[in-house]
Amino acid sequence: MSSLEIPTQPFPDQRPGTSGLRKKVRVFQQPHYLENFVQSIFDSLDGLEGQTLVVGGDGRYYNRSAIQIILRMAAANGVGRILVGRDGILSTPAASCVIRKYHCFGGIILSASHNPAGPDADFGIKYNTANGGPAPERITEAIFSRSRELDRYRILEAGDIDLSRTGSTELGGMTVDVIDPVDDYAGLMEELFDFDRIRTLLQGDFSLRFDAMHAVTGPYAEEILVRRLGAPTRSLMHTVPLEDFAGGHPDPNLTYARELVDILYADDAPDFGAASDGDGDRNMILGRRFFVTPSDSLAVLTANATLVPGYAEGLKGVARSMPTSQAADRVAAALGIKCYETPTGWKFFGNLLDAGEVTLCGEESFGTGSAHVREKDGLWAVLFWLNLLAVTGKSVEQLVHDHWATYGRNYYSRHDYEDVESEGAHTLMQALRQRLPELQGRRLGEHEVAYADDFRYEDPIDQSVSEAQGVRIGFSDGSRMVFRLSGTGTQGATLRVYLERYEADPDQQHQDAQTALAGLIRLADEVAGIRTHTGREAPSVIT
Ligand code: VG1
Ligand code: CO
Repeated sequence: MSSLEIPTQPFPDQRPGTSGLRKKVRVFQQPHYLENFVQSIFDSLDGLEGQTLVVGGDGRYYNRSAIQIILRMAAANGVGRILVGRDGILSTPAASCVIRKYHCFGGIILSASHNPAGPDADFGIKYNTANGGPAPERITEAIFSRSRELDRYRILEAGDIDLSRTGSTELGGMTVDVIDPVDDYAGLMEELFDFDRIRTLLQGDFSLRFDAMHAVTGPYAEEILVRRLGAPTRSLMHTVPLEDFAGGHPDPNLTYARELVDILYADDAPDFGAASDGDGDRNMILGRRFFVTPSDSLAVLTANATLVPGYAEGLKGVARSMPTSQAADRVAAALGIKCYETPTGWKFFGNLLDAGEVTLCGEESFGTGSAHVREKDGLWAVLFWLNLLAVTGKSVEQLVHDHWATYGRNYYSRHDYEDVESEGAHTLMQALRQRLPELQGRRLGEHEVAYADDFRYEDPIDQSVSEAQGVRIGFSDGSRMVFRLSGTGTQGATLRVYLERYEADPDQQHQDAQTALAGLIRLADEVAGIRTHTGREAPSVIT
C-alpha cells in the first residue's frame, strides 16, 4: 500500500456554514472536491499525527463512499486510529458521545441533517473537536482559508474496508475500529434518566409514537425505547435508515412530520409523540392533540430539570440561540441562574458548556441538549420528556399549561421562505440593516421600538466576536421580530422570520399562535418588504 500525493486545485466555495459544509451530492462527487475539504481539515489541525478520530454519519447516500475516502486519507495523513460506526452510522449526538468517552482528538461527521438525501439531493461534512462539539469559527475559518490554497492531498492506495462488522483492522499503519453505533450512547442515556420509572410508564396505559423518519435514529430508538425501556415495537415508525430517507424530508416539525402529526391529532391519539431528524440531533415533542414549541420545551425542561436524576443537583445556567423565544429567560430568572444568548448554531454553546457556565441549551429550530455531549440531542430530549411525564404523572399539555400559568406564555412562530432568489433575499437584509438607525424609538403600529440592531456576539469565555448574526427589532412590551438568512441551505436563499409576543394573562394564553401573532406578522412584512423582495405571498414552512 503506498501513500500518494495527488495534485489538486482549490475550490472557491468550501466555507462551512451554520453546521459544516453542505452541498448537493453532485458537488461533492466532482473529482477532488471531498478530498480537498478533508485535506483542508487535516492541514488545519495541529498535532494530528498518531491521534484517534471518530468518523460516522447519518447513513444518507454517499455516506459509505465518503467514509472509505476519509479512511484512506486519514491513514496517509498519519492518523493513528479511527473509530467508525458500523455501516458508517453514527448519529450526531452519538458521535459527540464517542469522541468524549474515548478522549479522541476529534471527529468527522457526515450529514446534511434534515435536508433531503439521494443522488440529486444533499450531503454534508463537518469537523468536531476534542470536546465533542462542532469546531468553533476560528477552526472553520482556518479550514476555509486552507481550502483556498490547497494544491495537493494525501491518500493511501488501498481497497475498501469492511464496515459491516464490529472489530479491528489495519489500514496502512492506522488502526480502524468498527464500533457499535448505539452502545455507548445508550449507556450514557441510562446514566442520565430514570429508566425504571420510564419503563413503568411505558408498560402501563401510556402510549407513545416515535417517528425516526427513515433516518439515523431508528436503531437508537429500537435499542433504547423498545429493548431497554420495554415500549411495544408498534410505538416506532420508519426505523430503517434509508439512503434517500424514502424520498422524505426528515425535519421533525408540523410540516415535514405530517404523518406523525396526523396520528397525534386523531381521535384515538397516543399520549405522546416525538420525531427526530436525519442525523438525530433535533426533536419534536407532541402531546395528544398538542404541539410543544421547541422554545417552550427548553423552558419546561429547565424549570423541571431537578426531577431527572442526571440534573437533580440543579442547573449551572441555560443558554439559547438569539432567535429562540425568551421563555427560558423567565425560568432562569426565577431559578436565579444565568441565561446566555448566543448566535444560531450549536458551535456557539461549546465554550459555555466547557466552562461549566451552562447545563442546558436550546434552539427554536427543534434543538435541545445539555452538557452530557456537545451537540443537540433528539432522543435525549424525548427521554427527558418521558422522565418528566413519568415523575409528574401529568400529560404533555398539562405540563405546558401549568408552565404558562406560572411563567406566562411566549407566543412564538418562525416563518421560513425557502429557496427564494438569493439576490432578493440579500437586498431585503441589506435594506433592513440600513433602516435600523431610523427605527430606534419609533412607533410601528401599536408597538414602540425599544431596540433595533444586528446581533453581535462576544463570547464570554474566549472573547471572540461574531458580527451580523441576525436583525432584531424588539418592542417595549417584550415582543420581538428577528430576520436572518439560513446558513445551511444548498439552493437559493432561505429567509427566516422569527416572531415572539409575551402574554402574562392566563385567560389569554390559549389562542392559536398564528392568531396571537397576526399583528406582528403583518408588521414584519411592512418593515422588511418580504412580499416585495421575495415575490412570495406566504411562507413555505411555518413552525
Ligand atoms: C439551522 C437552524 C439552526 C441549527 C442549524 C443546524 O440553521 O436554524 O438553529 O443549529 O440549522 O441544525 P440555519 O442557518 O439554516 O438557520 V442541524 O439539525 O441541520 O445540524
Ligand atoms: Co440535524
